[in-house]
Amino acid sequence: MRVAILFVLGMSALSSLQAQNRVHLDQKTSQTVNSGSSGSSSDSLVIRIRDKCDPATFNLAVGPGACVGDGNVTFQAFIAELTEDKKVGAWRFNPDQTEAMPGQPAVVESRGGETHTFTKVAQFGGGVVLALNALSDNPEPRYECADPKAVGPAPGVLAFAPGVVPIGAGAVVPEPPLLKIGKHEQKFQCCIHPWMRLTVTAK
Ligand SMILES: [Cu+2]
Repeated sequence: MRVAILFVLGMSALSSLQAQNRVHLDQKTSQTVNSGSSGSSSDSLVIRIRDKCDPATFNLAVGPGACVGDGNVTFQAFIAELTEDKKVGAWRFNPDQTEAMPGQPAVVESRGGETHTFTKVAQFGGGVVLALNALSDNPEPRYECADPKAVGPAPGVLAFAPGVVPIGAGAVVPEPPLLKIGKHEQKFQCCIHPWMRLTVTAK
């Protein structure tokens, strides 16, 4: 029960954090659409962010605007699956494993209804929402995701580390190449839902 209360408190604060970023993201998205029309990104690696949040129950539990779209997984079902499996299958990066040419450009498209991040990490670990970290068995927040010295937006929610970019529903975000030249593997994760992961290996 305590976890659930903290979760709702924390997620409400996260929701306001998302609202603050929305204008910025909208600008970014429209820029991307414009540059995409030139046809220069045809060989980009495309990573899709997916979730199936049900707006009615998520917005009630997490906060207004936390979920948009037409997903059908209720907040209660989300918590139940997370508690049982340590992850929620519909909340994922697609693909979750892929090969890339070192230096190959990439683009991340959000097809989900919630806000996510696509963050490069040395190892997988926890994100900024302590309740989601606990339920997914990722107790230790990654330094690439969270800045524990900064004041978080609410009890139970850490501040994002510098450089973490929240990606709103429907956003299309160009990324630097996922693999640097000479690198054989790179990991990425969501800093909100820490079971959302991608491992990229060199082609
Ligand atoms: Cu996420």
